[in-house]
Amino acid sequence: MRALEGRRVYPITDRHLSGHAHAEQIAILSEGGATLIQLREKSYSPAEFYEETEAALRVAREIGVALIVNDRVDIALALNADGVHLGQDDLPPVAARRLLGPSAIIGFSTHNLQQAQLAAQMPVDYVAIGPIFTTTTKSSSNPAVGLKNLSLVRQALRDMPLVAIGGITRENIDLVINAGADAVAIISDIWTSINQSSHRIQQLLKYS
Ligand code: TZP
Ligand code: MG
Repeated sequence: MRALEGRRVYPITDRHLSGHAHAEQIAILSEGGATLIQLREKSYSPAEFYEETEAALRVAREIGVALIVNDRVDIALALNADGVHLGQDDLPPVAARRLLGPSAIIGFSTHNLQQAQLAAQMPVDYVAIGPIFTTTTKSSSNPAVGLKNLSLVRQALRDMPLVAIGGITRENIDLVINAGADAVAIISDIWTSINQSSHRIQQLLKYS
């Protein structure tokens, strides 16, 4: 399990919910104990995305946490980030692997068993599945996967590292881990009370 290395909690940055620059969010998350963080940004221009990721990576390197860039293989490559997280409509994982090389962490989002099985045949380090529960953080037409389907995905993927995402909180993290997720990726449960964010990570790490 090279990509996750036993990490159970995989927080994702959100500039709108947190009200902080990505670099600051990384400091907050790592203070709570996170060691693998995804930088997710949906509204920057390429130039802004590049600049903010550069600043975020500087902080991540200083602190010693791994930083995965959402969507942008070009920016991950240009800045030598630890990896990328791709969705169904992004550059395919095989192309990202060609560009980033064997040591980059590549994660791929899936929304059902069939997509997850296909993903497991690709050159990825982890497969993400979601939304597990309904969530307002991402508008999408994909129905909630649910815990039962999550366990079916777990069984089908054997030892492929599996990240669950969507609607996961400190109240349900245990159920999600028990259903077979190796790790959980979380946005709103961390950022909704910004003054509590480091503490939230600590709590999540404790529950997981
Ligand atoms: N992909 C599937 S659900 C989701 C993403 C990015 C949003 C997760 O956010 P939250 O607030 O943890 O439900
Ligand atoms: Mg994407």
